[in-house]
Amino acid sequence: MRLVLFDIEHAIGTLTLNHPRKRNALSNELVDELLDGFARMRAAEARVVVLRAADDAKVWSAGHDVDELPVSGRDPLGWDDALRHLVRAIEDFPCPVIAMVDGGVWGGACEVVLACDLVVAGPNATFAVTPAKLGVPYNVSGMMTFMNSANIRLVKEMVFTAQPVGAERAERMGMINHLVPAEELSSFTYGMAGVISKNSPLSIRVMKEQLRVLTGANPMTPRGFERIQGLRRIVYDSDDYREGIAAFKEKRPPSFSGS
Ligand code: LCV
Repeated sequence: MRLVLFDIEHAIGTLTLNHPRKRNALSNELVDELLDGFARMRAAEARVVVLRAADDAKVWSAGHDVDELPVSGRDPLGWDDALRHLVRAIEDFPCPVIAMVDGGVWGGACEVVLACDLVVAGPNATFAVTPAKLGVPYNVSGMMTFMNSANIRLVKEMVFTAQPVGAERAERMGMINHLVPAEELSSFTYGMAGVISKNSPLSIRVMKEQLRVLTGANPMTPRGFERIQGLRRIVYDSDDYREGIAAFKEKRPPSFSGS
């Protein structure tokens, strides 16, 4: 069974997450199929790509596949992690990627959605940033994605509470582009995709890359980067990280000691 469905029509591509049994968790296997899908879209000269889950999905994506997170004192979200590859593929894709979202978006899937260029959500969409629930040290690029997508007050609330934020508040706070009724979600999203697909793909491609370079142009000294990496190592070497992962796998609430 394909974990990602591929479709393209009139230069508008669609990649559909299709692993309901695991709530579209971003496993290495599913991400590999997404990366393949983006490569096929690039070859097919798609002008817009819609990233979505199946119509009946209650969960858009449960985020990183927790079963694939290392607990042996290794960075769980390093450069070569599947989630990192996926976020960069979206950011580097030469045309706009629209996240069409309804249902729950969890953890790293929140970063994936917010790394998309546009987000159109239905009323049942929720967004939860969950590292604190698992004891995970989120990575630098991911935190930049969140900071570039939402007011710092909202970012802090989301990362500290790990609680879902609803679509209505997400739109009100400017974290998503549009909140539309469920029955209009597809027509609205593909209507916007149609408008974009008729504009100059070259101009759009250049402006997307300009915006990527400019939003990433936050000076950080090597000392600052090393400081952050040292802090992250304290977390992924911690008992709390091991407890967060164990609790998830044992389907019980975690009991963090703070060490
Ligand atoms: C592996 C899963 C997952 C999953 N991985 O269905 O952002 S960070 O730093 O935290 C980053 C590291 C990250 O993204 O971590 C993952 C964060 N995700 C979450 O915390 C969400 C975890 N999942 C859930 O809370 C529930 O599964 C939701 C609310 C998404 C759906 O609940 P529902 O009752 O509909 P189940 O929980 O029964 O899940 C169905 C199957 O999918 C597996 C889960 O273990 C179960 O498998 P089994 O049937 O084999 O027990 N599953 C769900 N999420 N992220 N596996």
